[in-house]
Amino acid sequence: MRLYDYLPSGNGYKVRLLLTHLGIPFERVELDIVAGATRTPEYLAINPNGRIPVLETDEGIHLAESNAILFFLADGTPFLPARSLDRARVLQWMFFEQYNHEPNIATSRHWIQHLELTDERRARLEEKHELGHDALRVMEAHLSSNEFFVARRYTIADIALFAYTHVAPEGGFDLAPYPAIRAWIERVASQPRHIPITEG
Ligand SMILES: N[C@@H](CCC(=O)N[C@@H](CS)C(=O)NCC(=O)O)C(=O)O
Repeated sequence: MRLYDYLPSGNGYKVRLLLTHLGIPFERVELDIVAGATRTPEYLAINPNGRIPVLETDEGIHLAESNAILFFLADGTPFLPARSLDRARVLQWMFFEQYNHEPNIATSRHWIQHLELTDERRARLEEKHELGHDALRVMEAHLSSNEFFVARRYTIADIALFAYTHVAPEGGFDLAPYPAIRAWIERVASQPRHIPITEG
């Protein structure tokens, strides 16, 4: 398998982490998204949406969207439960990640770490921080009485949410007020074959 990726990306990291948990060997193709490497005609032929991650299967099929890739790879493994309500709950948290969490927490981190903080971005950052904290509060409430997000075990719902939560401080989010999230981060990081986001 081949993964079109960008090392600092949490969306790419989700896939790297699951592939590593599953022991599936893969080749990583690093694309510099800040330099526009995902917007070339060649790459747009692979993903018309111009973004990483994209998984290329051994049959040459391309699959985009990090959480769709997680769902595809995890099917039939312990990382995606078999019971339909549990599978729906996994999707529930992965949609939450894409709608309420990632656009605020990941974007704040990307702007602070990789882009120039223009006045416009600085103003929008305030709103992203408010909305990002709303998402963190939802997670904190759930994790206060649950060790993991779904089915009392580590699943792709945890992988999807871990990716940008554990690096949220790089986006200006203080995790001190979220003890249940911090304990969950430790639990996720202690899973067998865990790799850090910096590992390609
Ligand atoms: N919803 C997508 C988001 C993918 C995404 O935003 N990728 C960013 C990096 S994290 C990207 O490739 N940006 C390059 C660009 O927009 O040109 C997913 O979960 O895979």
